[in-house]
Amino acid sequence: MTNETCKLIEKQPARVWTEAFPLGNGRLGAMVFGDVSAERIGLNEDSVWYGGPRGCDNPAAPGTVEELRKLIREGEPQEAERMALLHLTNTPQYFGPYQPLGDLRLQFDYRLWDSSDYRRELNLRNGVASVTYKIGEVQYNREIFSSAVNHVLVVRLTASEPRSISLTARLSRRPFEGEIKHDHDRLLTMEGSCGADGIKYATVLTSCITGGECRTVGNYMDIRGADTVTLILAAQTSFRCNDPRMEAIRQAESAASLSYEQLREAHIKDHRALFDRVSLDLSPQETVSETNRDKSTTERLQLYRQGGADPLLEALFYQFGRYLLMASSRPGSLPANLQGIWNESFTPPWESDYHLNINLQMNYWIAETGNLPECHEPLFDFIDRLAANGRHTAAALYSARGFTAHSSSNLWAESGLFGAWTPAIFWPTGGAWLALHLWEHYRYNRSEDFLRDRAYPVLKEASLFFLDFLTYDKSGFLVTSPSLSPENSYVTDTGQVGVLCSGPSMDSQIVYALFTACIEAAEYLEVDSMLTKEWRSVRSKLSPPRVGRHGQIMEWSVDYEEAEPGHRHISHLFALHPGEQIIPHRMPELAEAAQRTLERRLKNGGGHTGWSQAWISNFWARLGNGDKAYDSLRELLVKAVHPNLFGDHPPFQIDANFGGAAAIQEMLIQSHGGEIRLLPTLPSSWPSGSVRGLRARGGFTVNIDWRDGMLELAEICAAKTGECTLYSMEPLLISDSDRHSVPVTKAGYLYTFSLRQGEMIWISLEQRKLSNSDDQKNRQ
Ligand code: FUC
Repeated sequence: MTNETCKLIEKQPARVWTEAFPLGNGRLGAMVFGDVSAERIGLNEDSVWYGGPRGCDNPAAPGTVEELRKLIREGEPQEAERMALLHLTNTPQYFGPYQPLGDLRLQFDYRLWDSSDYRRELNLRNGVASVTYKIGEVQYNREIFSSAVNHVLVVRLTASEPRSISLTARLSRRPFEGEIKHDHDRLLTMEGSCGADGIKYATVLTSCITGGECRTVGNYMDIRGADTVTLILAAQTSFRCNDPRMEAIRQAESAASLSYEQLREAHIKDHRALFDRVSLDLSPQETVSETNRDKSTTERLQLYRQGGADPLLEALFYQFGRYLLMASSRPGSLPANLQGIWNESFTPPWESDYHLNINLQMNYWIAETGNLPECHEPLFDFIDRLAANGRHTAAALYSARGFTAHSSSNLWAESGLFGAWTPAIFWPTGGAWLALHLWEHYRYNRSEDFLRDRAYPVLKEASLFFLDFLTYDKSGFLVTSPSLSPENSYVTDTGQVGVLCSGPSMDSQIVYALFTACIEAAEYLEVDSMLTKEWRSVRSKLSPPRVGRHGQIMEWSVDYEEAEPGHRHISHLFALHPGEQIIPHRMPELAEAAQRTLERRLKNGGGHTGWSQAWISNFWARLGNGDKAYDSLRELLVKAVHPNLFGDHPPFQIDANFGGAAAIQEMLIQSHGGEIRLLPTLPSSWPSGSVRGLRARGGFTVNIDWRDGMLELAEICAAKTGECTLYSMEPLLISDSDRHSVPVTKAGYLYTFSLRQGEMIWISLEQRKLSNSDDQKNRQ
């Protein structure tokens, strides 16, 4: 994508929050509305959560698990749920939400109707939002960015005529205003706290102007007749430092000692170093000038919703996903929550928390393939804290070793059972699923140090919990109990609707993946041979994916009817995606059952939330049905995005952005199951295109060009010396960069060859070469 196509563009200010443009440096977020006279920049800082840690495992817990297992065995799930609510839920039962930091409000002297030539842009490649307009003959420009280099938000105001910029600036946090202070004429601060035991925050605004005057009065910074204005905003909380005010002032003043050009240049350099690693072109013939140059993103979305094709918009959605991950998850920040870091409400939906039964994981599905591995790191830091808390929870609730975490968590990485909504909360497998993210990071990067020091200890601890917690069911399989299939209910033969169960399929599949990771990691590191034997033995007793009465993958260990056959969660297809226990070309019967499962869910109204539709697109991609994967992606863009392209649950939830972007990747490259597949499931809507910089498991970076629905040329570059295995049903030509063929071992559709660190290998189709030479002959 070019500079021109990698932008969100609007011709009017945002009227509502979901039209505003998001900015972020991982920690400090902003939503730019762009009003000409009354600019509002919504502010967030990732650690501004209400209330302190709630971690107190229920003292009534000991002995409960055995009672619950008995009730489940006896077909009394509702009594089991009643008992579990009393004995297992955390006390106190709820934690506080993620909250806004406030707003930066700028009041200018002129009105919107005085303006002309208005334009608002979010440049994804630069990570800069801009607003431009004219008042009479004077051209005004605003540029705003959140710098990960200098840790501040920067707002730059310029005008084509000297002395033309006058405004008042203030910090607000309605209805929970903090205390305003101004130490001197260029420094305004707001301080407050989020509940008696919650974190304390400090927001600091400082300005650098040329020409004109600036002074602070009451709640305001008042700027008159300036040539240029640079506002610098810093924010800190007691989550990271003892004196947030001093630290924020230090950051603001240190940034203010640099020129605007220095701040901007450093920001763009840092931003592009990550963003530019991947480029995606889904419509090489189409140039932006022919189609959409003059259309706003909102207009393009409207046309798309009316059935128009817009591959540039689809590629924009992909890059927007990468942009959002960079903006909401950078080394040192907290992981992206349900809304990334952008939240307008003091009582947001689901507390804008961390949901561990799909949503938090989905947020990171693009991190590795999308070449942003460092953006995955905040999740690993979070998992470390979750594991520390989860050790206590495992011991207190289940008398088990290792660690466990349930379906939701918060700033404090708490691992207990929060809330009262039974279909979600009694699920001890959230920590295990998260632990697999460390394993994925290793598989893509192959750093032995990371595996030994970070990933393996967490994987091992997650597994210890299940070694103690698994229990035999009636059919002799080792299963989790009590647990549930997030967030669905089943109907027993006697008509009872149950949630708690023994052996939900998702758990067996996650534990299978976990033990597999542990075995491979331990063998590679040459440690824990006894434990490895135990993992192997226990893994062989887990219940495998099984086919039920509708030809579907069974969701529970008993072939119950689902209470909601069109449920948004499709947890029992974890084995298909993101797991890899079902690989269609190796196990066609299970793939067929997975397809039935999807069709049945969809027939009954499934996929009605943004994230669910995104997951469905990934499932179809894994099943090798590119057109269906594309249809789901299209459905997502048609029904589940806001005007600013934020995902819509509804309401706004960011997982659809990440899950949808992941589906696009999954259509272009897959690298699970020990084999890389180039263009595994290209939809017919993208006959030609190119992608550069995607990464594959094994430590490879891949560029792919395709034409007329077929591979034209791929380049694979190895980050580490090793072997690469490609799967292709079309015969491949594999050569080095001098076009000399390299030694390849071929077994069926598998091609295996060696690469040295940094070496680039070229892949093309035999068939393509023949048809190209035919073309040439015909032309002669
Ligand atoms: C899960 C989903 C809901 C929502 C919530 C935040 O519970 O079932 O749809 O996304 O997370």
